[in-house]
Amino acid sequence: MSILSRRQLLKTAGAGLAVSLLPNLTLAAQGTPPFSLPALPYANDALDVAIDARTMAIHHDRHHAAYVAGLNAAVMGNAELARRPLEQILRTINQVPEAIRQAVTNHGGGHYNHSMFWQIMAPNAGGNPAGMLAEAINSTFTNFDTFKMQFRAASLARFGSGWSWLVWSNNRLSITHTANQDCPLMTGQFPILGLDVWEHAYYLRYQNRRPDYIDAWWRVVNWTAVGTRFNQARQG
Ligand code: MN3
Repeated sequence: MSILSRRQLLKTAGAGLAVSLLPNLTLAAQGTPPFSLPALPYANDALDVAIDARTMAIHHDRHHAAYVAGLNAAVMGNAELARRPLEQILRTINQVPEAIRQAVTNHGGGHYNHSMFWQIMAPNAGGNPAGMLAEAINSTFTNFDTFKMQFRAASLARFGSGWSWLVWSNNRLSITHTANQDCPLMTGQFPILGLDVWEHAYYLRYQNRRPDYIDAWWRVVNWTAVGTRFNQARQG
């Protein structure tokens, strides 16, 4: 955008509004909204043993895309926020201006949670965790089967829309669940593994049968990626 047209825009927008529009005009001039939808790391039908292709397409291309658009809209006009990494924004969510805090919670949480979700799944995955993560799961939950049972219970305990999680905080693993798109980062916990239990994540194939979705989901969990997140958590 040329300086002239920018000046004209600012003049049209009015003095008070111009100040808050400035950072956004800069971003718009660069043609890049701060947050963007990551591509799925596999084909829509790659996880079909657990999640059908149509659900993947709608979930990623429409639901996740809407969170990205909503987050970009929410931080519009707040250059300081727009510059910050999403993880940092969520960790300090109470410092986000109150007027946009709920929007950033919903859409920022949605963007972060889904970006993680695609990464911690893979085709030809499933099986058991390995290495330090396996040791930590065994020492915390007795064994892998007991961990899965407790994670399943948390996934069913979440009434309505939300997520179940394996998190790291205070140097230990624990299982929790959150409502809507709330992210464990907002309460000082690092999400190692998360399962989307919104109906949009499973309804086409499973309808009301959330338990069946949870049980099938273990077949696509990418324990290598989960192990990487575990290492990040312990270092952070
Ligand atoms: Mn979802």
